Amino acid sequence: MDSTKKTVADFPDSCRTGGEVAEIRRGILDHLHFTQARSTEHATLHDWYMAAAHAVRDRMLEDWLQSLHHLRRREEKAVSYLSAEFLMGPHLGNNLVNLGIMAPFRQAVTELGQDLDTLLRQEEEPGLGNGGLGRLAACYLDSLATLRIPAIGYGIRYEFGIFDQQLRNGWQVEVTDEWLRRGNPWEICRPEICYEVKFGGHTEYVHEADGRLRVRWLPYRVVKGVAYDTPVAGYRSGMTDLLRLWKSEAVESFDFQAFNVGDYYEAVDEKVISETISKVLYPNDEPTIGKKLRLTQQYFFVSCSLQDMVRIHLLRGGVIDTFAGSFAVQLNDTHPAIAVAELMRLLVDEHGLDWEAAWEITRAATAYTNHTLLPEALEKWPLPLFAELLPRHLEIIFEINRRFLDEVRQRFPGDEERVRRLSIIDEHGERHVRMAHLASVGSHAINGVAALHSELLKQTVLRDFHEFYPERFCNVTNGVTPRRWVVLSNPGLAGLITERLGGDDWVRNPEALRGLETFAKDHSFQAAWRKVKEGNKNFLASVIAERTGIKVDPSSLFDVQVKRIHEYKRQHLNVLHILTLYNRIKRDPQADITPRTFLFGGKAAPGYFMAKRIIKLITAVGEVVNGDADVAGRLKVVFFPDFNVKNGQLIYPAADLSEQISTAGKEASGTGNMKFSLNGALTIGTLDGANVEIREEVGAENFFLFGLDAAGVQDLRSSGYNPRHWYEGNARLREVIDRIAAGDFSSGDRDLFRPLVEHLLQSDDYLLLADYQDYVDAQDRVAAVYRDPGRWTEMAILNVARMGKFSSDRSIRDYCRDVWQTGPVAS
Ligand code: F58
Repeated sequence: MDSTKKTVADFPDSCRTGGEVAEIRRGILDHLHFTQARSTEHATLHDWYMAAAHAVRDRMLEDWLQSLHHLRRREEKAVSYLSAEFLMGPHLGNNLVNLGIMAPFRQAVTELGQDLDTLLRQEEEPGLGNGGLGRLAACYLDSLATLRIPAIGYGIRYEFGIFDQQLRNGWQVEVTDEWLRRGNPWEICRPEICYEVKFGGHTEYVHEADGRLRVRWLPYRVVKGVAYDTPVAGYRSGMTDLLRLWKSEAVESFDFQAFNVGDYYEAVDEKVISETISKVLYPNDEPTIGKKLRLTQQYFFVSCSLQDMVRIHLLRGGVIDTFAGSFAVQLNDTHPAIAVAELMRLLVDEHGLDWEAAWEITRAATAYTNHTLLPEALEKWPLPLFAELLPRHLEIIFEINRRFLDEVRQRFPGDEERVRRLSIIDEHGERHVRMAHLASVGSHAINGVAALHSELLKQTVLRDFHEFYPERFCNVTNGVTPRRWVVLSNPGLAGLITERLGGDDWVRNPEALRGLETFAKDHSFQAAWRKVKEGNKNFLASVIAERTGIKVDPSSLFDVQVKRIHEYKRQHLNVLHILTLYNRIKRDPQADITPRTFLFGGKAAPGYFMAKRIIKLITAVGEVVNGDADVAGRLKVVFFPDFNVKNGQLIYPAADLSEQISTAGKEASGTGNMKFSLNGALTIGTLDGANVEIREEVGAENFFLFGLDAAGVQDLRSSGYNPRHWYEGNARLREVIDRIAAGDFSSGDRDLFRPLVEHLLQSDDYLLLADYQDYVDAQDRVAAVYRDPGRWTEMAILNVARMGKFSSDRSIRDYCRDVWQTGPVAS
């Protein structure tokens, strides 16, 4: 750094950065006055929250500037995590944990007559993601900074994130998420960091003076992407990485042009169109095919991000040829896969590299993570749409494909069927660009997100690619950050663990949790453990009462399924079990039933008919069961509205049982499964996704397994699955389904749940009926063990003790070693 330039650190008397209670107090008051322009007398809770947030941000900036300096000046390769979604969750609490100033900050806030927990609740979370994929990106940023790996998360600053979910009359209602309404204290707008992004138009081939053929892209429209930066602090690492999200804006010169010719309204129109790009996050599970705005969003953020990387690389003094030494570009699913063509365009058209050199750089820089095996979720774009929006990229993709298919033909002469299967262009019916193929051809590494998923990828959706490029395939099992998901959300448990292990080293090194194994049977430790869980359950019970009006018994078994609502995740299998218990009670009101609270949470994509009906089924069953005098409060069914990161932080710590019951082979990994187990819940689950590895780690005897495995699912399907046969062969199952069909949970309306029932009886694509009995039996085992608190607590302790593998720090180390070939920087 230029030694003549001073930084804040050179003035240590600055009370804006100190960690003492008095300094923090002063910082908050200053922000209340100078930033919020409020007196303590008139300040609202939100003013106090904003002042607190700014006071925390002040304490992040020095490390951040240092880290940005590393990024510009150092030689180390930086990770560029390209993701259409970052589901960060509220920042304030997490930053207090990672900066290590929770205690003095709480004290300072108390001395100011406020309550920190109340202020934490004020924060509107940035819901810039749908679910697992977006949340994974957020956990990875936390780990990258904690491990001191220079990184930038690149994405879109959606003005409206994932919708807020309300329940009306038991149905989901979507409400616009206006997270920016009251301002966002965590971001810093960088108007000077902006790039132009072109769309549409056509290309021209021009012969340069040196004889080279150069392509010029003459676009129909140009928009501007402006950087909004959010600091991401590592856990006591001194490293603060960068989340850089792009907002779309109109290019001013265009406005002026129109204005000058007098068409003011056209100029305004142009502005509206440009700003639309980053307006709203697409909720998942809707067929995105043909959604032009979605492809526009993808290209928009990828182009801005790659232009930014090239700028940073050149700032480092590098020549363009060494780009892959500066950045490891990770594609979080195929949403940013257009990066392969865009990097080629930048290198060839803008920087004048020849094709072969550009291709080598692109492949060396890029790696692709797949998150789904569901064929319907694999992205493809109709060729005409692609040509209209990205004419130059389509040419580049054709050329990539031509060269790739030449190689295929060389290796497999005469195998035209294989060529068709591998082609980036799908020629069946209307032609499409297959984004997973583009990502696979353009990457040096391809990974799945759990061991089973990575294996199945090789056998199914990417089978031909695995045969062609076996060396590119690897597995990186997902992980979650113990900072947000234990230290912040479950302080009682974190405190107990720290006390017992004699230190908090486990937060960075969760393998140290193994030390708890010795105490798994220790009575006093078990009692303390149960006390923490009881406290968490009591608190959640009060929140449930407040939000739903339902009173639940905190001593009942909290049986929880929170995740997006999807048929493959089988929330309705859970309902079949609830109704099985209900029928037992109805048959024999004295039946010895372990009291349970069934808690559901999760959003359904607005256009997903079946998912919305599953929500209605859950609430309808709740109405009947919760109010039935025969049940006498032994069963309660609750749908917790608006499941998001903030609510997750309340729910995971209070769970006894974690429902991970997807059809084997369908859930790529799951990460909720890890959050539950890390908080001392036991899992009932299938051999799907990361459940397989969780069970391996915690031990089969500490996991409630049921159901067909992936091979069993395959076999059953290929031998001709007939759900009616299972229905007819099981009286209890028949009774449950018949009662739903008869309208017992819909005031006699036989039509309401007919689509669900018919689907189960006619095709049952997710094999609920085949797994039903085994699931009910496993649930009976759960109920029996819960009655033995000593045994249950021992199992819970062993779960936590053996979850070290599922820290996202481990995942990031795996990526560093197997994919990025990079590592930490020294302080
Ligand atoms: C999820 N995918 C997987 N996609 O379903 C889950 O098993 C895995 O643990 C997780 O990724 C992280 O690897 C997922 O969340 C989406 O939300 C997409 C968003 C964009 C539209 C298509 C779905």
